[in-house]
Formats: sequence, structure tokens, C-alpha cells
Amino acid sequence: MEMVLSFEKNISLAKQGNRRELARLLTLIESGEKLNIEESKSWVLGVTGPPGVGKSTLIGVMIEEWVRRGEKIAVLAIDPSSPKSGGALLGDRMRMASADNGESVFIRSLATRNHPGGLMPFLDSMIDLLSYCGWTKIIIETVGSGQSEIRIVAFANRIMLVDGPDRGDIIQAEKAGIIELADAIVINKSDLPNADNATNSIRKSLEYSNKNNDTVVMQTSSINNDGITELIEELDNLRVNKERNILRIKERLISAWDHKLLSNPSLDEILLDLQSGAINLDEALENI
Ligand SMILES: Nc1nc2c(ncn2[C@@H]2O[C@H](COP(=O)(O)OP(=O)(O)OP(=O)(O)O)[C@@H](O)[C@H]2O)c(=O)[nH]1
Ligand SMILES: [Mg+2]
Repeated sequence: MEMVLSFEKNISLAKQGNRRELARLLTLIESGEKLNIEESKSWVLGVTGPPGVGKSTLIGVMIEEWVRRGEKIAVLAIDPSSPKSGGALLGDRMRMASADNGESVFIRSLATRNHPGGLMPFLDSMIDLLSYCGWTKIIIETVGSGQSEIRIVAFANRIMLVDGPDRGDIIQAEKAGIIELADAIVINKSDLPNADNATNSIRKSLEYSNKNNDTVVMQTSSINNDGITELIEELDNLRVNKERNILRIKERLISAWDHKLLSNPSLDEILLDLQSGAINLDEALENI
């Protein structure tokens, strides 16, 4: 009881703008603490796309524009589990640092490697906490477009896929199904050759794959500040597409399901029984 009360005090301090408290609470959530936070999801954007296409740079310039408009932005930067991620993460932070003007921007990085069971158990609570504390726009950045990134961005209520002028990467994304989930597909580095080609082929593949498609397809150059205000207008005015929303909810459900399974106290026992042939898969599921 006392614990709960002391968290309440921390939460109210974080809500008043105390960043140190906010950081501490996020750490608590990450370590598995259940905080009693009102569910209050505001505007959550999931950003994903192949490595190096300019996601962090783009997020940085978007943040600058949003801050000018009076928004308060929190970024959860989620690194891949690769050994290289430590350095890349630092780079990200430095690139975003120019936009980090005090009160209006909060950046937190998360390492997936610390959470073999996935980020699901706490990502949702982190979003709730940030929303409750008055961060009007929450951005989740992940690298890549595989199944685990899809799972992560599915916790956002709008998804932006960023690609570069090189077509190779997006084909991977198509395979993983991220294109179906994306509300907006942005071809960044429009200052480079081939951006038009890349944009056209994305438009084409959307035409082929979807029936009534309203996916926003845009070009930006984050280094020249081209297309940024247009992109922001599109994202701010995005209408929730029911089919994509259901796909997102499905991914969240799968995450929750996986977490239930992997955190089952008799998992080890069940695995041993499966190995010895004492039970079959159906019986294992029954037990779980
Ligand atoms: N020409 C050009 N280069 C850009 C643009 N945006 C970003 N870059 C450059 O692309 C490189 C990668 O940018 P990042 O913002 O780190 O890309 P990222 O997608 O966040 O990379 P990861 O997080 O490592 O996947 C940097 O050298 C940027 O300066 C752009 O619009 N045009
Ligand atoms: Mg990045």
C-alpha cells in the first residue's frame, strides 16, 4: 500500500514536469514494476524502416516543427538486439540532440536485448505514463521491418514506414507485411536520385495489393527540410483506418499471447515433457 502511494507521488511529480522522476518511473516500468497509471493514450506514432534511411534525422526535424507548434514530444528509441546497436544509439541521440530543447522534448532509449520475451509487458505502460504526463506526441522509433519491429510499432496508433531511394530494402518490408500496416510511407532522401522511381514503385505495389487504399505516400528530404510540414499535416490529420487498426490490434494480441506463454511458471517443465514425449503440443497448449 505504501509503495503504491509513493509511486502516486512520483507520478504526480512527473506530470508536473519533473523529468528525473519521469525517467525513474520509466526505469521502474522497464524492470517489471506495475504502476497504477490511468490509461490515456494520446497520439502515438510508430516509425520503422531499413537501417540508415534517415529515420532519426527525419524525426529530429519533425520534432523541431512540432515544438514550434507548441507540442511536447517524447521519443522511445528502440534499438535492435545487434551488438552494434550501442554505438548507433549514441549516434541517434546526438543527431536528435539539436532538437532536444529542454522542456518540450524527452528522449528515452530502450534495449530489446534486455528483454528476451519482448517489449510488450511494459511498452504499453510507458506510453500510458508519457501520455498521462502531458507529452502530446509520442514517437516510437525502431530499426528494420521484421516481425519484431512490427510487433513494436503495433503499439502505436499510427505507423510511418520510412524508406530511402534504394528499392532493395522495401521489398523486405513487403515480405514482412509492414506495408499493410503503415498509414504513411515516406521516401526520405528525396534530394538523391531515384527517389521518384522508389516512390512510384511503392505506389504501384500499393495499387496491386490493397483494395481501397488510403495509405499516404510522400517524399521528404530531412537534410533540406523538404516536405516536412506537409508530412506533419498528413500525420496530424490521419484518419484511423479500421482494417489497419485491426491488424495492429492483432499484433498486440500476439505479443500479449507470447508474453503469457513465455512467462508461464511451468514453461520449463512443459518443455521437458515435450522433449521426452510425455505430452504432445496440443496437451502442452492445454496445460498452459
Ligand atoms: N541525402 C540525404 N541524407 C540524409 C537525409 N536524411 C538523413 N540522411 C543521412 O543518412 C544517414 C543516416 O541517417 P539516420 O537519421 O541516422 O538514419 P536512421 O534511419 O535513423 O538510421 P538507423 O537508426 O541506424 O537505422 C546520415 O548520414 C544522415 O545525415 C536526407 O534527407 N538526404
Ligand atoms: Mg535511427
